Amino acid sequence: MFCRRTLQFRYVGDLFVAQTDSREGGIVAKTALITGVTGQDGSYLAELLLDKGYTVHGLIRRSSSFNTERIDHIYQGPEEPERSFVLHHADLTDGVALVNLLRDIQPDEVYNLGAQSHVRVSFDAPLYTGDVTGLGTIRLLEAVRASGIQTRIYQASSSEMFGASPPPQNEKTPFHPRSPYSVAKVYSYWATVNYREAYDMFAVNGILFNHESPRRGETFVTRKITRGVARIKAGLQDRLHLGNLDAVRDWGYAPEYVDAMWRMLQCDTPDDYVVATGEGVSVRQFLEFAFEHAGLDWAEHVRYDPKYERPSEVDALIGDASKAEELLGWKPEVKSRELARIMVDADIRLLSDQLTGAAVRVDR
Ligand code: NAP
Ligand code: G4F
Repeated sequence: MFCRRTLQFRYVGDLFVAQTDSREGGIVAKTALITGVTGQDGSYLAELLLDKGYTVHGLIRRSSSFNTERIDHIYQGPEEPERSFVLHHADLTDGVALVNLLRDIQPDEVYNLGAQSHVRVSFDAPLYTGDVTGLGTIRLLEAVRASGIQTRIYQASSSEMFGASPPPQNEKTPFHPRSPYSVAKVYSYWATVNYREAYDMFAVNGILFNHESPRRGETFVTRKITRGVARIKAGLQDRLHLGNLDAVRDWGYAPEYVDAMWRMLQCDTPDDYVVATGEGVSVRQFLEFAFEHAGLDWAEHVRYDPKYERPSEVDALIGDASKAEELLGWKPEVKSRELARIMVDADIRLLSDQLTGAAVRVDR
């Protein structure tokens, strides 16, 4: 219970924020750096931290087209006098840029969410995935050492690391990774533990099970399904091609999961936590939830395509998050049926906005 008990909260204006530094007997606003701020989780985490009164710095990579759609609604331009949200160009493959960034920002908390995060793609680009998703973490940890700053580090570890180990999986379950992505994540997991032990860093692993939202990338299976439902309903497509429908995942709601990340960094001592709903659902069941909600029959529209199979599959991930519940006071509300509804409704709304030419909001 120590995490919950030792957290102190106070109102600052309208915000209920954690008091973390009482050097002058008051609240000291905190500064965070998020890698992967343009991704699903990065965008929700940035919102959460801004709401708590943090100054948030985000690392974005250079892209030939705009890659900030998920954070455009919180963007603050350089002309704004006292910005609380600042973006910096850098890359997890560039260790020197990371050192410079950390030295300049001096963040109290670093959330390492940047990654090549697509499991199927990691079979096509294994070395790149190893470089970003694996070595990227140790570059960041070394950059913390090299810049000489004191900070707390969150590492985005994944339930994919459990791979072939049967469910339910918790913090004591052995890892058996089944893809270049999860091999890289296991490397990052142990790098984080090693830097904690070797250098006494406050570095933690959040072992998060699948979590989704209307901001989920369009090629992950839940979003591919809910986007497909919206397009089928609107008469824009008739078929949806998918791979293995038997895989079981423990799907939660991303906004709730970023709250667990933050809680981990507010504890007195660093530790690793599983974050999950505890409910396993197959891809086929998720299809049923999503199509049913739109009044459609999935069997009439879904076709099998072996292209979406993986060379080695993870059959079942179902998490046991009792440690996070007990020590962080974290408990998920949204389970997979409700999640499917949220995502289908959002994709129907988004498509309708696009078709009518209405302005599209990112938090659709
Ligand atoms: P996501 O939407 O794919 O976002 C990944 C982020 O990483 C994006 O901002 C991306 O930038 C950035 N990125 C990619 N390569 C980079 C590089 N070389 N240097 C710097 N940034 C780079 O992933 P997510 O779903 O938000 O997940 C966040 C983290 O949690 C990832 O590390 C993921 O592996 C891990 N995770 C996710 C889940 C889940 O179910 N969502 C579960 C467990 C763990 P661009 O926008 O420019 O592509
Ligand atoms: O949505 P997925 O691509 O997610 P996956 O592989 O579980 O990975 C996600 O969750 C991990 C946490 O456990 C994260 F670490 C990782 O970064 C990512 O966010 O696939 C889910 C399941 C798989 O079994 C896959 O084989 O759906 C199956 N599937 C069936 N047809 C498909 C498809 N997956 C995708 N992406 N596309 C399909 O057409």
